Amino acid sequence: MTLGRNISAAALCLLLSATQNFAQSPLKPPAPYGPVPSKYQSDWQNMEYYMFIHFGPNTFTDKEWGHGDEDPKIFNPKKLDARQWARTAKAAGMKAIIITAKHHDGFCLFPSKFSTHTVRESAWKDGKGDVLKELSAACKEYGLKFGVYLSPWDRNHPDYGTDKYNDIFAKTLNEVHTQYGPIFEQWFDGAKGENEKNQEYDFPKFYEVVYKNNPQAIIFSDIGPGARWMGNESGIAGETNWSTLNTDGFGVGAKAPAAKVLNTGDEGGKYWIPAEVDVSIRPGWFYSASTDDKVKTLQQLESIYNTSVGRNANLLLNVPVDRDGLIHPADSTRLMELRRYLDATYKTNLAKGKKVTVSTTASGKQFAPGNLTDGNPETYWTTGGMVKNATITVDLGKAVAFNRIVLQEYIKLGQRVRTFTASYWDGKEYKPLDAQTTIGHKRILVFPTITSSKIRIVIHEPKADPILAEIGIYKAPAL
Ligand code: FUL
Ligand code: CA
Repeated sequence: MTLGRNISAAALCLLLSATQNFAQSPLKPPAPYGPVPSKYQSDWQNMEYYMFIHFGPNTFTDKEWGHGDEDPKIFNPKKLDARQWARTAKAAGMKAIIITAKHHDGFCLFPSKFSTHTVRESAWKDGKGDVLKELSAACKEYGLKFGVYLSPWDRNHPDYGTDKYNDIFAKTLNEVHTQYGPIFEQWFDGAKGENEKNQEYDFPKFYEVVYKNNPQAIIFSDIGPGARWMGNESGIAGETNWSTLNTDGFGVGAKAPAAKVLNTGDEGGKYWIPAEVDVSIRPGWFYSASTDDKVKTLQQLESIYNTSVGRNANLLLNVPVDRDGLIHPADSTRLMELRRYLDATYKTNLAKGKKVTVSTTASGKQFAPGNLTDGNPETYWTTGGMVKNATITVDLGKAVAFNRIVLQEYIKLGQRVRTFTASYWDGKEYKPLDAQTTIGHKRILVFPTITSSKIRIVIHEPKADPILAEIGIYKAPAL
């Protein structure tokens, strides 16, 4: 029958084109699990390491918390060179600079219309200078992002402690966000001394000002909403570190969740609020000549890198500018040492392109185990269903020496891994290497150098099908 033949020919055509489409079009990615990062939060997480700068009248008085009654004329950094700061950050491999536009003493590093305690009242450049202007321009020149710290607690402003203050703070914030953008991160400090004036802050109003002008900005505070404080100032994020946190009913400062909770996040928490580790390269946040010989050692900085970036957090390392208005050589030397050390460690991924076998995989090249060692954080392997003990084996082909394993989850689809073990092949059997909890954006396993041809990772009882983007194996030079 002609008609019948025609129909079956048409059906065949349809079938063929369907198969072709099937072969070409990507398979549906796994459904997200729990809260996931916004586009801006995932871009932010990829920045990993950037500079904090504490600078102001405290630099000239050797104080950490100025009282706000300091004579503004003391601020006179005669050789100030924001390009030197940016150049240093860039050479250190940092991606941005966040500066104290206004610390607790209320002094503004820009000529704010809403304060009489600013660079305009200082001796620097006869009151014509503007640190934020110079630094935002220098950051642009060096391809760095620019962020600002503004302390809501203000020991100088006469209206602090009255209803008027929230409006003044919002206007100050608006000046910064309209004049010096784009701003990638807004840092809100929750600190306040005891026996100080009371002030209820209107954070929703402050957030509105930030988002209106810089919708991409990550708002940092004890509880986010963009990124959270991780509970201490010593550079140590929780060994378990969830990027999820429950913040309903909590606030900034005294109303924040316990430091212990901020340190680890909440497993199964309602919101995606990843941790940022803020820590100073010196004992204090502000420069003091008395700490020139107390700059953290390379060993200390490497350890901080491992307990921040290596524990699913971003590292905001404070490098205080000195009285001349420059980064002191004691600090920049150490930053360069760290850069060289990290470059030497991470330049060769011994697992790159090596054969990976897994106990379970979702069907489709798109989810294949080879994606774990392709060096591309955007490709991943997944099991395609809940598996209690998913096993990944990386075969290096021959025995090589290494002392770091780096694991990355594909966090755009949520954080899923809650416990895993790592072991290495000793020629006869797999020997335990480490047993850990969360991975998130990045987990760095640090161990004494071993020589082995194979490593094995077992993911035990994840919260949902594990989705891993990368496994790297590295050899850090001896320190
Ligand atoms: C704290 C402040 O009190 C310190 O002075 C410093 O700015 C640090 C980053 O945050 O809460
Ligand atoms: Ca990959």
